[in-house]
Amino acid sequence: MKYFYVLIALALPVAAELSPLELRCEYHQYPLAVCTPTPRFSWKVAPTDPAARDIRQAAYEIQVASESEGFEAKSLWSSGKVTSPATDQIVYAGETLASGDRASWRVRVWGAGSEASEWSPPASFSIGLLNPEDWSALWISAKNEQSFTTTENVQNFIGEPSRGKLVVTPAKYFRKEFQSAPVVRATVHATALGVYTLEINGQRVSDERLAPGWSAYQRRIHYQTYDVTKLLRDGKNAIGATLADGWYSGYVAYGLLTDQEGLVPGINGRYCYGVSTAVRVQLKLERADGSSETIITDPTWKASPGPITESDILMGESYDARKELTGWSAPGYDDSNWQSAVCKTGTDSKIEPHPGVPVRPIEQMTAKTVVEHKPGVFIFDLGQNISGVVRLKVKGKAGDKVTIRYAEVLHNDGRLSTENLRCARAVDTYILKGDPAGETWMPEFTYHGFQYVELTGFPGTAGLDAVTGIVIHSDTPLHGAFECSDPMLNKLYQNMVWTQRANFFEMPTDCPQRDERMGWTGDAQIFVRAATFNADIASFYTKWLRDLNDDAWDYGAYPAYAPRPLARPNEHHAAGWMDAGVICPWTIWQVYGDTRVISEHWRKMNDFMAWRATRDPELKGATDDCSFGDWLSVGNVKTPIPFIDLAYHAYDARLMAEMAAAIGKPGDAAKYQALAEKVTSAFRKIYLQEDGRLTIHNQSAYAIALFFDLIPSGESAAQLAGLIRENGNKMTTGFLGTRPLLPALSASGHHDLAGVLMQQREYPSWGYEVDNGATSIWERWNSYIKGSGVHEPSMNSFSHYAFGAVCEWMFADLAGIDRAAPGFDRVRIAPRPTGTITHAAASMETRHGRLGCSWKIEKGKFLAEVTVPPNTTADVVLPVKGEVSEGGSPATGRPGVRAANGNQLTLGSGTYQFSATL
Ligand code: RAM
Repeated sequence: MKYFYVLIALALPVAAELSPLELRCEYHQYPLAVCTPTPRFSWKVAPTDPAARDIRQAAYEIQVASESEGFEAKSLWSSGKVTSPATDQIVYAGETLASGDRASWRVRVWGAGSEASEWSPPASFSIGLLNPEDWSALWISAKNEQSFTTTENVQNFIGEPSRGKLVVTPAKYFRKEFQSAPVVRATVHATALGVYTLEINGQRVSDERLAPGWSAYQRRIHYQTYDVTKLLRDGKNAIGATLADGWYSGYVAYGLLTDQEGLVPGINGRYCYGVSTAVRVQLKLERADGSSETIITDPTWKASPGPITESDILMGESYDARKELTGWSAPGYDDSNWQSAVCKTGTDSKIEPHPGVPVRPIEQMTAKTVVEHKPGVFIFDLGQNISGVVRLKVKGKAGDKVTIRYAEVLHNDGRLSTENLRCARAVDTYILKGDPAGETWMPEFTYHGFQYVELTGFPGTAGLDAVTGIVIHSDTPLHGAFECSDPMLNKLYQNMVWTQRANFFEMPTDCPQRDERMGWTGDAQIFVRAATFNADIASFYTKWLRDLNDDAWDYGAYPAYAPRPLARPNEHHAAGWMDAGVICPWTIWQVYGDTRVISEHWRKMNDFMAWRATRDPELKGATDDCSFGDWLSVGNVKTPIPFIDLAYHAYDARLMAEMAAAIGKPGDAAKYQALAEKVTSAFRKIYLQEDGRLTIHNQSAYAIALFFDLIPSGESAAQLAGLIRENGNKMTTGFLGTRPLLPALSASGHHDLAGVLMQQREYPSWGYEVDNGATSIWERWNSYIKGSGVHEPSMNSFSHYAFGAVCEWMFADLAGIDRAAPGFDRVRIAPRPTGTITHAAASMETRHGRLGCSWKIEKGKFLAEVTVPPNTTADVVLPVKGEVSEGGSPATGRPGVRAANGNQLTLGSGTYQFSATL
C-alpha cells in the first residue's frame, strides 16, 4: 500500500513552486509607445502555495515575438534559460526593433526545483515613434491665434502694485472628417505646443488631462499614444482636437509675481515658450489585409473657437454653454463657418513618448457642508485639501452665470481666504445654456489646490450636490500604508499622502494652488525618498529627471526649479536645491534598482560635479546666487550657505562614487570616493571641534552633518540632543534640516528624542499643524492657527510636502521597513517603539512584492507580523531581549528563518509572527 502512494506521487507532475506575474515593460503594463528600442522587462514571482516561505527565483526565460506572428513562429528574442534571481530591469537583447514595432512577450521561471512554471500570459509593448521622420503629421494652429479675450488688471491679492494686464485666451477646436474601411487596429499619436484633448466620433479618446504635459519644450516635447480601434466606424468618421495654452504659452511659475516678461513685450508671466499654440495628430488605421492609412493634421483640418472662452492653468477656465459646438467631433457636422487650420513651422525639439504616468481624475469627493455665507454666496467644504477641479451641477436659464472660486482655508468670518494664491486668479465660470434637464460641467485645462469652493450666481439655492470635488494628479500607483497607536500620526500620514498626491502633478511641484506650482529641486530632493514609500514613482521621476537634466545650466549647475521657463536674476542655483540632480537619480536607483537613470544622466551629473569643484577649489563651501539656505527654519542661529554647500558637496561625491560603481565605472568610483573623503575632511577641519561640537551650533547643522555621515555620531549627536532639549523638545529646522533630523537622532542613540519630536504638539511641530486642523502638510508650521487665522499670506501654502519628509522615518525607523540593498533585494526590518507609541504598522510594494511590518506591545511582550516578499532577504532586528519565537515555536529552525541569533534574524520570503519579551 505504501509503495502504491509513492508511485502515485511520482506519477503526478511536480508543480512549480512559483510563477511569474505583473509583467511590466518600461514600468508600464501594456505600453503603446516606449521611448527606446531596447526596453526593459520586469515581473514579480509568487509562490504557488501562498503559505510557502523563502521563495526565490533561480532562473528565468523570456520570449519576445512579433505580435502578428506569435511565439510559435520565429521569435524576436529568446533569452534562453538564464540562471539568475533577476526579475527586473532586464534589457531586451533580440532582433533590432524599430519605430512602431509591436511585440508580445512572456516569461517563465524556475524556483529551487527543476520544474519550470507555466509561461505567463503574454504581455505586449510597442516601440514609439523614435525618429523625426516617423511623423508625417504637421503642426497646425488656428488663425488669429493671438486674439485675447480678457484684458483686465491682474488681481493682486497681496497688496503690491498691479502686475499689468491679465491676458487669457480661448481654447481652439479643430476637426477633420475621413472615410475608413474596416480597421483591425487604430492607433493615434498626438501632441501639442499647449495642452490638448482628442475626440473621435463624439467620444474622448482618454480621460487624461493637460497632455502632453510640461517639459523643457525648447528641447523635448512628449506625445501620447492611444489605441482607438473601438472608436472607429466603417465609413464616415471624424476626429477633433481641443487646444489651449497650458504651460507652453499660458501663465506659468511666478513670472507674473516677479515681473518677468515672456516672449511678448509688455506681458508678464506668460508666453514663456511660444506665442501661438499648435497641435499635431497622427492616426494610423490598419486593415486586415495588412494595408494601412494615416490621417494627419494638415491644412485640410478646420478650426473654430467654441465654448471654452478662457483657459489658463493658473487663472482658471470660463465656459459658455450657449456656444457649444454640438456634434463637432462626429461626422456630418456643418463646419462651413469654421476656418481652415494653418500650418505652423515646426520646432527642432526632440519629440518622444511621454515616459511617465498620465495626469487624470483619480477620485471624486462629495462636499461635506455647504453654507450660504452671504445671500447668493455658497461656500462648500470638501473636508480635504486636494488638487483638481469641481464638477458643477446646475439648472437654470440660458445666460445665468456661475462663478467658482477656490481656497484652501477660510477667514475667521467664513470668507474664502485667497490671498495666498497671489497672482493665480484661480476662478472658473460657467454660463448656462438653459437645459431644462440640468447641466453639469467640469473645467478641462486648469487645476486648483483647494478645500473650499465658493459659488456665486447660482440660480436658486445650491445644495450639497451642486459641487463634487474631482481629485486630479499624476496617476502614480499609490501603494503605501501606515497606521499606529497615536491618532495624530495617523492623520499626519494621511496629510502627507494627500500632499504628495496634490504635488505629483506632471512634475514634483512645490504647491498646487498659488502662482508658482514649480518643480522646485530642493523640495523634490528632500521628499523623493519619502514619496517612494507611498507610491510607485519610478516612471514619474524618469520623466522629471529628463526635465531637470534638459534644464541644467550650460555652466554645469542644476537649476533651482525644473522645468525653468524663466529665471530671476540671481536665482540660478542653490546648495541643497541643485543637488537634486545627483540625489534623485541615486534614490531612484536605490529604490527601484534602475541604473538606466544613472547612465542616461551621467554626463550631466559629471558636469555638475566638475563645476562644483571649480567653484570651490579650496573646499571652503561656496555661496550661492540664491540665498535659500535652510529654507523656513525657525531658529535664531542660521545655517550658513557655505556650510550647506560643503556638506552637500561631500554627500554628492559619495553618491556619485556609489552610482559609478553601479554602472561599471570603477575609475569614476575611485575618483568620487577620493573626492568624498577630501571634502569630508575639509568639512571637519572647518566645522568640527574636538568635543564634537560644530562651530555652527544649531539643530540643522548637526542633523545634516550626521545624516550625511560627515562627522562621528557620539559627541556630536549628544550636542544635537542637548540643543533639542534646551529648546523644550522642539525643532528649529527648516526644509533642509528637518528631513535628516529624526533619522539622524534614531541612528545615533537618540531614538527616544526622535519619538518625542514626532509626537510633539506645540509649535513648531507636526502635531501643531494637525491640531490646527490640517488636512495636508503646510509650508510653514503655523500656516494657520485656529482662532487667529492665516499667517503670512504672501507666501503660505497649505500643500507643501517638504516637512512631510518625516514619512521616511515613520516607515523606516518607527514601523521599521527599509531597503538594505538597491532595489530592495535585501531589506532591513527593524521596528523601534518610541514615545508613547505601542503599535505601528507600515507596508509598501517593492519590486518583489509586498513588504510590511506590524508590531505591538502587549503585556510586556513585543509581537510583530513581518511580511517579506519573494526573492528578498530580510535582516531583522527586534527590540527585544532573549529568545524570539515564531508561530509559537523557537525561531531557529522555523521555515524561512535562515539564521537566528538573539534578537537578530535573517529571513527569506513569507509572513512571520514573532513574539518575544521586551
Ligand atoms: C518657495 C517655493 C519652494 C522653495 C523655494 C525656495 O517659493 O515654494 O518650496 O523651494 O521658494
